[in-house]
Amino acid sequence: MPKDRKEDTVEESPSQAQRLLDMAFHRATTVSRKGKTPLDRGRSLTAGKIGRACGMLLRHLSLARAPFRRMEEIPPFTIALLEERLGKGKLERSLNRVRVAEERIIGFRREEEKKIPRLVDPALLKESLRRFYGRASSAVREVEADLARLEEAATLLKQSPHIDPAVPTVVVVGYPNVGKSSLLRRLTSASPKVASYPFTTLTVSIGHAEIGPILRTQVVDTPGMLVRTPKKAKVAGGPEREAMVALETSTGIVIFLVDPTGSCGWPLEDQMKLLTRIREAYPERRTIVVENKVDLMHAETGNLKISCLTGEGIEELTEVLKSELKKEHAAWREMVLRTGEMPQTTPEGNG
Ligand SMILES: Nc1nc2c(ncn2[C@@H]2O[C@H](COP(=O)(O)OP(=O)(O)OP(=O)(O)O)[C@@H](O)[C@H]2O)c(=O)[nH]1
Ligand SMILES: [Mg+2]
Repeated sequence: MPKDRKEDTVEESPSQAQRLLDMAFHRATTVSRKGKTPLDRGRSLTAGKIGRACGMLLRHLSLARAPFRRMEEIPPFTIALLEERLGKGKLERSLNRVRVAEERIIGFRREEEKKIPRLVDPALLKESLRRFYGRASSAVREVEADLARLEEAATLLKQSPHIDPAVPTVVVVGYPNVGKSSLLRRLTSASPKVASYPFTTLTVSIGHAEIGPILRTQVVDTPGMLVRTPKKAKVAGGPEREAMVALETSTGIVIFLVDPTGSCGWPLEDQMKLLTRIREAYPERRTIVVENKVDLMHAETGNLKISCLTGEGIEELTEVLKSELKKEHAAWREMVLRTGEMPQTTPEGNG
């Protein structure tokens, strides 16, 4: 298409900020005037329009911030995921900027409201309204990018899996294609996608199981992770980072699932390097090494062996988890008794 045929180009749809402004100013036109004299009615109309437009703008700006009002109730995993996707500190910055915009708009309204009763010229009343619209428009346009970010964050928040810090947790990690999602299907009623290629799981998924002395345990399936050279690690994709974030921000037991048959596409040796890294990074964490796909190969390694395909070893694994969760819970209870504090990231007293 020739570049100079401008009439063919699709017109851009108005931005979120522009739509908000249009709606607020349109609503303001429906205000009715009151008063005995024309001047009284003029003043009432101006103040009414400013009040209506201001109210609409504030309502929408504060709605954009609403999903994040109780930040302390958002699980650490979700917060970390939001930071990962949006950039560190970006959400907080946008929340702040929108809050400041709201305060500025309130200030503009107050300024006009003070002036209006003293204005005796209809032209000056029009000028007052125009001034408010102009200043409020700038304030909203200045936070346009922030509103877009808050919208994105709210969607992420809705879609993000909820790793509840107050519920005992088992996190399943390991190389891609080793059978992590298959294990989640075996242990819980969740049904994450299982396929014979690596990186099937792109985001964390959670299932619940009634294991051990604790009423409910959440089992977290993570995307596959690889050990990479530091240079390559920098470009590691989102799913791998998400698995790390799940490990970093959760507590409880880690199942390190390996596929010693190599049918996953990576030798056991590589998988064990990842285990070493995780153990170095989280020395305090109870980590159970479990070998999957025992139906294909049985090696004498001393590790727990299971087959997610046939169900072999799943009962034994559940018994081990029960006992580990019991220990975890006892340690938690002891800490609460000792410190008198309810740590945020440990199981609540549902044992
Ligand atoms: N023979 C055999 N195959 C298995 C077993 N467990 C899982 N698989 C197969 O291994 C492949 C990968 O299983 P998934 O559960 O998707 O593996 P994953 O670790 O979640 O993979 P990613 O999400 O890609 O990291 C699938 O083809 C499964 O059917 C097992 O115990 N025995
Ligand atoms: Mg998977």
